[in-house]
Amino acid sequence: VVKHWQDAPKLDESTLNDDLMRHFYYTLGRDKVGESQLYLYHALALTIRDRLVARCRATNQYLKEKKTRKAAYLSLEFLMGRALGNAVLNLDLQQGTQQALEQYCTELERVGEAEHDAGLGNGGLGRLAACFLDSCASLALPVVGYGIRYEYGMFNQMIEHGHQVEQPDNWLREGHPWELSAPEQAQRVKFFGHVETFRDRNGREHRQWIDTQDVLAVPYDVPIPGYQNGVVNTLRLWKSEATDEFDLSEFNAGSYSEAVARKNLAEQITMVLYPNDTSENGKELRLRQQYFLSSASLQDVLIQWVEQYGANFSDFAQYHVFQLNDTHPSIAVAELMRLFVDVYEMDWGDAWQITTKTMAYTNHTLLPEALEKWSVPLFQKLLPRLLEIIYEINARFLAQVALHWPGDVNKQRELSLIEEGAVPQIRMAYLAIVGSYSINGVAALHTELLKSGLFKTFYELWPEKFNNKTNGVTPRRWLAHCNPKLSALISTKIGTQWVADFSQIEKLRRYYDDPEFHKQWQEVKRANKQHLCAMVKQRCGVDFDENMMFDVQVKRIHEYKRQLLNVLHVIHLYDRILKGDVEGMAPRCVLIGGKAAPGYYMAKKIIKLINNVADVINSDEKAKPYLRVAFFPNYNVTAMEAICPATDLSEQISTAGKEASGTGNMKFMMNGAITIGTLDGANIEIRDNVGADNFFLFGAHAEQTEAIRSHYNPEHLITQDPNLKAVMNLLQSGHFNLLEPNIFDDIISAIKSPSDQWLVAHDFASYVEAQQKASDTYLDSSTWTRISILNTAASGSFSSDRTIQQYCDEIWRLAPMQ
Ligand code: DL6
Repeated sequence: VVKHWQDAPKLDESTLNDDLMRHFYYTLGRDKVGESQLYLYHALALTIRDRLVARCRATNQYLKEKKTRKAAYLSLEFLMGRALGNAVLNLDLQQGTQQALEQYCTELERVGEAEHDAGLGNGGLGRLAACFLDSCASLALPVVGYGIRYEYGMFNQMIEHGHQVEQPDNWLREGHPWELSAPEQAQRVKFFGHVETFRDRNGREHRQWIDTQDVLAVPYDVPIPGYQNGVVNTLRLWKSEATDEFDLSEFNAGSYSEAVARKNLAEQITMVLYPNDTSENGKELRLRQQYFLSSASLQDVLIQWVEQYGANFSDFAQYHVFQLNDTHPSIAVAELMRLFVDVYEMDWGDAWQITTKTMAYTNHTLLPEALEKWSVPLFQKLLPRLLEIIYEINARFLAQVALHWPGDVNKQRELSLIEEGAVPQIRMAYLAIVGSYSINGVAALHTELLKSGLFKTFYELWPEKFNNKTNGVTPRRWLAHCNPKLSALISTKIGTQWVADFSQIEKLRRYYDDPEFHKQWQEVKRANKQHLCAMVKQRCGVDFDENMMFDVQVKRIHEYKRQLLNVLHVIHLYDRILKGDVEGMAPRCVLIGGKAAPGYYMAKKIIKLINNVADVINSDEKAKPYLRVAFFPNYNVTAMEAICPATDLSEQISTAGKEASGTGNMKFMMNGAITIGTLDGANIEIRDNVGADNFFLFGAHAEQTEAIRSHYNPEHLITQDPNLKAVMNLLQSGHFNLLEPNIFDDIISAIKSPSDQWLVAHDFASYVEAQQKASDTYLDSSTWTRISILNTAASGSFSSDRTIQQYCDEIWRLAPMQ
């Protein structure tokens, strides 16, 4: 057992062989390798896990012995993807693993294919949480992730006749070898019931939440290895289970089956991830998930505190911070108050002091439909004591508002945690803001827009709480692991230190004009493109050609992300081909992928349009030399690991002011793709870092969009722009839906509507122009390669290590474990 990581030796690789055999033969009871690599994967995962467990124990031991400040990252989503390759890399066991697998005539990449993605998230927010865990462990920071162990993760997307069809993601079916359950550390979480006042022996009045229906939260711990530093942190995922108690009255009334059925209700809480990324559907079960996660996690932290230091919380805030990943866990503010006041019998004032020094909130979106609100009657029914606490927080907060803006009742109405209306609503973002000492956006522009727009009045009240933390992605998964060829090439030039210290990637600039290096860079890209070609052929049935430009947009399908603008450009290129206007057109393969929220009508229509356009173009021989189009089904973390190393042109084309940050943009940049994008989210910082000449910019700026919307006339734009007119004519003629009349009418109307807030028609012309620049540049391969190298070299600050270091320095104030 490793005692301390600072003297953690490199793990002994010679024992991997025997351990793999032992797990394969004894733990799993297998003696021959079947067709599938599944059992080998499990045996290898257990072999690796053994090593993680030893280090995880050492990390926990350290934290137990030392009274150090810790952070807990509370998130309803952790989009982890696969664990094996990452663990092997971070433990530096690549060579030994390959050798151990030789006895089974296979290799790591093949065996790794058997692992299901842990798809416990929707998109950006969940994947960010996963990158953060990797960075925290790699920086040796004492941070625990708390999340939900969904039985079903993000749905699997099938494409049938061009339509998205959702299928459940039963990712645990074949087992999840990485987790370790700890049933003895289960927590009880209360629901329903009612609240009564009682007097204690000293005559003090207390509120008591009684007759509740309790659910057990059982922890499953997933090890999070740091990069070659011996640290293994923990991601604790909660599973809901029924308590062993039955409602006796129900039993006695002969309702045995009902009593048992009620148990299923408890298990339902962690059954499925809600697949909406930018809107809340207001479902009771979702609120239950949020409270379940928040309550279980806070209880877990408080119990450990009491075990170590007793029930005195006076310096608790010095040692703990809870980072709320969006408003989803913001009920934690009220829950921590409940635990302090009701369970640990603290004064309200003391409890509030501590709570507001331990909570920190990250906002991930400006879209109004994503701002969570919960109806007061629902709260009253499900969490009656929490509602009381929120009312109390609100009353005290509004008194503060009244002091700040004397006599201004409107300010109180505007900032109240309770929105008035036929059915009053609780504004969860406001609860998070009032209860937190730090509020951050996820890119510079996003934070500015929070301060000047969405949270303007809060910013006036508490400017010191607001700060920016531009997102980042882990260079381990998103370069070292997913692009081994490029990583090896980079390391031949600048050594291997960049994996742990990504600021060093900047040294690559020295080679941006080196012809030999250009050749090697191009060879790597070509090999990665060949690999993706095979995948596209297999999944989409489309022939991509590695000699063509790979133009890629993969992300959730949303109107604001404007996959529609991309399709319009594709149609424009096709129109040019039909007209024989192909001079200066770089041959390109356009790949689009992403999931639509199942209830999002327009997003699903856009998927159908992409597929129909692809079918028409791919079956037209005239188009073949210039243009191929594919929709990549079931886009997920693992797919991105193959896609981003092969991409030439990265599409980041959201309407300015709508994408909080974006993180796909960073993954592409690291892997040498050049961005075509708007001045939105982190695109702005990407462009600043790489230089305006090395970025294809287009579109309205955020500060222009309101003025544009106020006199928006897309029909006029269409008549004025022959390119757009031709595109709209092709669309309206039914060319892409000959056997399915009118199916794209809603899309056509949306583009032409003066209330199209995504400004598709407005940005079309400048998008086409920027695309032409991209095309011209691609045809000049040495210029393209130079810019590609410069992009990778300038991506240093988009490492999540940089982001986490800033969270650590400016919000969490943690010391690295040593
Ligand atoms: O901060 C991570 C990620 C950003 O990069 C994206 O720009 C943003 O859209 C995304 N937000 C979500 C949904 N948010 N909510 N609530 O995933 O966060």
